[in-house]
Amino acid sequence: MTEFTVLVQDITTIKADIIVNAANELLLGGGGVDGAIHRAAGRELLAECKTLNGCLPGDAKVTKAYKLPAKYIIHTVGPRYYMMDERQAAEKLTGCYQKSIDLAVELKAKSIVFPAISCGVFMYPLNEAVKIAVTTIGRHPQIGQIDQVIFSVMDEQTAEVYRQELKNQKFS
Ligand code: AR6
Repeated sequence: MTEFTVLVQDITTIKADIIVNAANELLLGGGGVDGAIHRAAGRELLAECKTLNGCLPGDAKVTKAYKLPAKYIIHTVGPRYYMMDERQAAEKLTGCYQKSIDLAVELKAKSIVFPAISCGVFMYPLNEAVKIAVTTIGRHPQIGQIDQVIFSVMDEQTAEVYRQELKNQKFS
């Protein structure tokens, strides 16, 4: 059984096989969680990211984790909620979680940490995004191969939204 956990903790300090980054198409760092991950991982991460030729919204790419206490980073690009219709945005966000779990399974990871992809400057409404995150991860056909899924958030209020959704969907 996969265990779902919510932690009010900076994602860069969490020890897990995989840390997921909420990046943009260029994969060259930025603000928010992306900036925090690049700062904590060190310059070598940027050098590897430069070889990846970017990433499309809804897709994901893998790098090493360098100075982070993780084995790999999965960089995924969430939708800019304010730039597309709701259905398109939901499809892209679903793709982020789907592809991240696909890659985690390929990498034989046992634990993975997600931030609230698109819920910062990309402005996805939190409640909707959390529903998509929990549904997509929880119903992934290979989720049973991963022992622990962690949601890393910055405040207690956001954590409560995840906890409630996990309860609603009977994952906790
Ligand atoms: N640990 C965990 N969560 C965090 C951290 C952290 N250290 N820092 C921020 N968050 P955002 P997006 C939360 O804006 O909306 C970047 O510039 C934050 O509170 O980081 O997908 C990229 O380069 C929010 O809930 O990502 C892209 O251009 C969530 O992480 C763009 O932002 C996501 O907020 C991506 O925008």
